[in-house]
Parts: sequence; structure tokens; C-alpha cells
Amino acid sequence: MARVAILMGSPNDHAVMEAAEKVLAQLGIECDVRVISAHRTPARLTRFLAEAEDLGIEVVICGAGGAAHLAGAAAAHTALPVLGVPIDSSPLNGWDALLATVQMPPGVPVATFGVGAWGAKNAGIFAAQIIAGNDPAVRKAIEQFREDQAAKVPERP
Ligand code: RP5
Repeated sequence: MARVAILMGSPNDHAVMEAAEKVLAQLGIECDVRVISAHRTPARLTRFLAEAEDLGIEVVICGAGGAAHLAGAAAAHTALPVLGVPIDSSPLNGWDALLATVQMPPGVPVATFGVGAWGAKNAGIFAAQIIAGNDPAVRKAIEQFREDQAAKVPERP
């Protein structure tokens, strides 16, 4: 059963958001990956978030570019933690998406990550860390991930 929802505003965001999907798979966490746009398919967003908890979703990751409202709109519709990934898909190279995602007015937070695939990967790891709070198997997977990562760093260049 999927425990993390990965939402993105366009199929064109998938190349970036795949980084979250991949790291979550590495950590043994199943995802529900969907294209939902805050602007183009607002009804889809409302519908999905109304049923997300019943589907077993514990964390929602949202990636969007441009005037990126997806993460904020998702956070408005759920009490689940929402992690935002700004995507550099517009002529402003992600600055617009970063500011739109990070600068939430007080009361409805979005935990915002770096722009692009770096942010997507970190959002995936962070989602696992949230889940690890109640799941020792996921915690172990994260510890192993860290060990494997450290082992790949050479002592000298
Ligand atoms: C946003 O607009 C999407 O998240 C995407 O990054 C951007 C452009 O979308 P497309 O025109 O490529 O579908 O909603």
C-alpha cells in the first residue's frame, strides 16, 4: 500500500520528481504518483486529498514549476505533512516556484526543499524520515542508506 503521494503539476515534471520516487523505492516505501495541477485540474486535487488518508497516505510530496501553487493548495486540503519541491521549468529557472512554494502565509505550512532533482531526492528521504518515527523498519532502512552513502565517499580525491 502506498504511504507517500507524489503529486506533480505536469507530466513534464516527472523527470525531476522521479528522484523522490527512486529514493523512496530504495528505502522500501511505496508511492502513489499522480499528475495533479492546482490550476488546470483543481477538482482532481480536492478529490485526491479528500481520500488520501483513507488510501493510507502519510506524507504528500508536491512538485510544481512557475507560479507553483500545488503544494500550498494541497496543504490547504489536508492535515498530512506536505513537502514542496520547486521545479525549474519556467523562464525564471525555478526562482518563481521556490518563492511561491516556500513563502506560505502563517498557519498552513509547506516544508520546502531545494529546486529540482536535488530537492525531490531530499523530499523523498525526508518523507521516509517522517514515516520512520513510527516504523522501526524504515528507520533501519534510512540508517543503512546513510551507511551506504558514506561508504561511497572516497577518503581522497
Ligand atoms: C506547472 O507548470 C507544472 O508544474 C510545470 O512545471 C509547469 C509547466 O507545465 P507544462 O506546460 O510543461 O505542462 O503547472
